[in-house]
Amino acid sequence: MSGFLKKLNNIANDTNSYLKKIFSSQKSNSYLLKPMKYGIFSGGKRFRSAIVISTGKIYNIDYRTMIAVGSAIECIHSYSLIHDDLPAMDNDDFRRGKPSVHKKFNEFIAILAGNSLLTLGFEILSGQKLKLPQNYKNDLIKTLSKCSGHLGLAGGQYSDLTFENKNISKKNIINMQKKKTGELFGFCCESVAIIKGLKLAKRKKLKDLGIEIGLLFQIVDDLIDYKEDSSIVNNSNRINKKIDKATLINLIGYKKTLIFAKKLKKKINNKIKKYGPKGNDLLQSVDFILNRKF
Ligand code: GRG
Repeated sequence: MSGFLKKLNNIANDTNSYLKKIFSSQKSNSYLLKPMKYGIFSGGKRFRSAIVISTGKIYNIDYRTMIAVGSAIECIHSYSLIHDDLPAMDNDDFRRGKPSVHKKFNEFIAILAGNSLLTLGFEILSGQKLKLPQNYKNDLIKTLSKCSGHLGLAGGQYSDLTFENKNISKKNIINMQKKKTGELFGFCCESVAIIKGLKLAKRKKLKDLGIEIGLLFQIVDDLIDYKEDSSIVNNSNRINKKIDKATLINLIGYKKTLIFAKKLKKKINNKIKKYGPKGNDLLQSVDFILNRKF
């Protein structure tokens, strides 16, 4: 396993341990805990948590604090995947190689388990376990709310679904992907600025960097899906999975999209290099995005 994959694996284990403690500290039992756990402990990479940790390294932020913030973000990410898989949205029967939550349980359970993971993310940020000054916690909660709502994830998802089978410009596709996927990555980097109490200009730089990392992640996800689709001929479920979607690949083709991704990666790397050697882990994370096979 390469150095970065080992680091990613450790971060995933630490994030999962933190989340398991959060689940076991839930005072009363409920029927929704099972589908929530099924949705969140289903083998995700915890890459968003890794972005928080790598960005936190630039500013020497305490590791446990970063794992807590990463865990909150992973709750929101898992909620978005559960809802995205629903028949009313992308209608996917499988997620992370297993039946999606609405297939394993049913639709109303998937909706409620998703909602409960969304709110659990905020419970983590507001809870006693996170040792931060109250004003920093408030700022984290407010900022993550904005990233998750109509101007962020939910708004991006709305555009993604309404753009299907329409002629959408490159600019509008990029804006949609920056919201749908980029905003949460933006928060991964911005959370570090909040915890460090950085001034607005530096905070905005980190947020924008995160959004670009998220955009790159989404574009590469589309490239990976396209490759899978082109190589799997006999599985009708997978063929042209994103054919109806407004993606750069559908607009300008695979080759030009790959060139665009490589240029974007260079731009991101140049920004990270300005933080000096402490940015090395973040550089490795960005390398992983383009080289990943999962
Ligand atoms: C508000 C319902 C709702 C959705 C918001 C984020 C989103 C919009 C939908 C999720 C579906 C999707 C394909 C998002 C794009 C981001 C993406 C590439 C997700 C997969 O992320 P990974 O690869 O997943 O990090 P793991 O399984 O590793 O956690």
